[in-house]
Amino acid sequence: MRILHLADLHLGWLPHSLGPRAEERQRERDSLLSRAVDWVLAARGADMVIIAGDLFETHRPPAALAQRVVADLDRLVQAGVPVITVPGNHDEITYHDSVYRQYGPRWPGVLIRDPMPVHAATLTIKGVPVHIYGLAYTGGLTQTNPPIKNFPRLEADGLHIAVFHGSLDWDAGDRSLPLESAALLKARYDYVALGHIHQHQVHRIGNGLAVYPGMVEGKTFSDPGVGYFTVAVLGPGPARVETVPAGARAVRVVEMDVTACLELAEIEGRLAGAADREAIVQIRLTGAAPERLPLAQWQERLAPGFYHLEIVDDTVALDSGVVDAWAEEPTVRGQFVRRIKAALAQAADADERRLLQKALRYGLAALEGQAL
Ligand SMILES: [Mn+2]
Repeated sequence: MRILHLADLHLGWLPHSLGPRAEERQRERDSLLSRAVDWVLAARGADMVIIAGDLFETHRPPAALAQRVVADLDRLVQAGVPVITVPGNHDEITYHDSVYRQYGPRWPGVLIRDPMPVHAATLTIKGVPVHIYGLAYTGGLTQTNPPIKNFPRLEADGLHIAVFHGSLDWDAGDRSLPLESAALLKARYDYVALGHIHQHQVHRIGNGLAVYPGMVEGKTFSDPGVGYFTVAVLGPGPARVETVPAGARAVRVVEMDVTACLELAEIEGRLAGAADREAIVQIRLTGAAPERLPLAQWQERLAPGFYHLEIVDDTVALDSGVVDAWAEEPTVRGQFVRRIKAALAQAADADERRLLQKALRYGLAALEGQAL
C-alpha cells in the first residue's frame, strides 16, 4: 500500500521578497496540490493521500484558493483514493472563521476535527483494514502540558496510521502540539504521519515509522523546501519511505569565498558562473574582498541569469587605507600586516606580489574569524 504523505504546503503564502515575480511564484507554489493530485491519478502513485497540517498559510485562505483545494481533493475521492486531512497550526481550526469549520462535513474525505486524539475512521484499501487516528490542534482544548500520554489504538487486524501536526520529542514552546515518542510507542502505530517541521525526517518508533515529509515547494532561503513528495510504503514487512521528484523550483544558498580574487571582474565572473534561470538563489560572498563591492550593479547585470537572485556581502573590506591603519596596531593582526608589507616591498616579481596579496587576504580573513 502506497500513501502520499503531504504536510506544510502553506498554500496562499506570498513570497514578498521576490518583487516582480512574487505573484507568479505564488501561483506556482499554490499549484502544488493540483500537481500532486495529477500525479496520483495519472501514475496511480498512491492508494491514499494524507495531509498532516498547514495545508494553508493561514486559517482563512482566499475563497478561490480554498475552492480549488476542495475541488482537487474531490478529484481524489471521486477516483476512489481516500484523503485524510488534519489541520495544522498555521491553518488552525481553533478560530470560528477557520476554513475547516467553514467547510466542515463538506470537506472531501476524512477531516479530523477532534481536539484530542481519536480513532477517526477505518477504511478498506486493497482489502486491508486501515485504522486512522489523529487530532486537530485546538487552542485551549488540546492537551499540551503535560503532553498527551495515552493515544488510542484499536485491537484489530490491519494497518494503524496516526496523523499529527506537532513537534516530536522537542518542546517548540510555540503554539504547537508536543508529541512524545514514548507515548506513541505504546500505541504501536505502523506509521505516524507528521507535519510541522519543514525538513524531511524519518524516525523509528518500535516497529513503525514516524515521518515528517518536509515542505515540498520552498518559501525562503532559510526554509528552502525539500523538492520531493514522500510516499510511505506499508504492507507485509517493515514500513519504508520513498521520495519522488516533485518538479519543485530550487531555492538555494550558495556561499562564495572571494579571498583569492584580486580584482572585482574575477568576482563578477564567478557570480555569473552560478547562473541558473530556473532557481531562486542567494549568493553569500565571504572572505576578504579587494575593495568595496558594487552589489547593486552586479545585481542588475546578473539577475536575468536567475529566476531570482540576491547577493549578500559578508566579506571583510580590505582597501589599502584599512591595511595601512592595521599595520600600526600593536596586535597580532598588526604584526601580520607588517610582515606581509615588508615581504611585498622585497618581492622579486609580479607573481610573488600576487601570492603575497592573496596571503594577506587569507590571513586577515582568518583573523576576522571567517572560516576559509
Ligand atoms: Mn508548517
